Amino acid sequence: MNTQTRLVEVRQKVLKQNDVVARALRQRFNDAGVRVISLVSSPGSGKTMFLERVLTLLAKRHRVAALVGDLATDNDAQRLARSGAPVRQIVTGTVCHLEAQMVQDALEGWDLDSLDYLFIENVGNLVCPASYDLGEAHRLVLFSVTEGEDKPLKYPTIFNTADVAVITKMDLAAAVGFDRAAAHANILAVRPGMQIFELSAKTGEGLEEWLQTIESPQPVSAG
Ligand SMILES: Nc1nc2c(ncn2[C@@H]2O[C@H](COP(=O)(O)OP(=O)(O)OP(=O)(O)O)[C@@H](O)[C@H]2O)c(=O)[nH]1
Ligand SMILES: [Mg+2]
Repeated sequence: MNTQTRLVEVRQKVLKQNDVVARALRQRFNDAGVRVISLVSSPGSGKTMFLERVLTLLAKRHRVAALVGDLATDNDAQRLARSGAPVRQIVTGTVCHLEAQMVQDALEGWDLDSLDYLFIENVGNLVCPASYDLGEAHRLVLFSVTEGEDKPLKYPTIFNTADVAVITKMDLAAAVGFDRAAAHANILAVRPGMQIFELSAKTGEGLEEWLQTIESPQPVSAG
């Protein structure tokens, strides 16, 4: 057996183990009636700023909480905690994505029955998080107007493993000459029919529209 074969086998084992934990988590979330929404994007696309606004708005009418993953620092957890919602940071060290086991460990001691929504901000990375199911019901891929309209074509897997695309920092669209038609076409080229939202966490534009969709009754996730 060569090194390449061994690496592939170890990777498959890790992913399989992750799927087992993710399936159990999804069942727990469904049983507790908590809606779990995860966010993936490249570093700095605006996941935390978006969540700061969302947690603050949703906390007025629902019980909300968040987990946030980063290689180092608890900066994002501190920012999100300002909303008043319970927040925990997952520090991954050298790992470029969250895994289901990390989510399970971070939930230790939390009463899921007391929550309506749980948000999970993944490590900023357009590659690694794509392969890891976290047991979430809904995965958002964020993509800011400053990143280049071709990102969906270059990182198709992350778009294919998400349910909805959110174009962020729309307040900067004109300043950076954002080509909206090209961005939409590229998202739809890799994921035909994908729902796309456009918003700005800075101005609040587009946020209510997105919130309305997640607050509408949803079918229970099949897992
Ligand atoms: N103009 C503008 N800036 C934004 C918006 N959203 C986020 N930013 C800025 O973009 C930078 C990165 O935002 P974050 O929310 O930290 O991004 P992130 O995706 O959480 O970053 P990582 O966790 O490091 O991957 C910050 O300087 C934000 O102030 C927006 O809607 N408009
Ligand atoms: Mg962040």
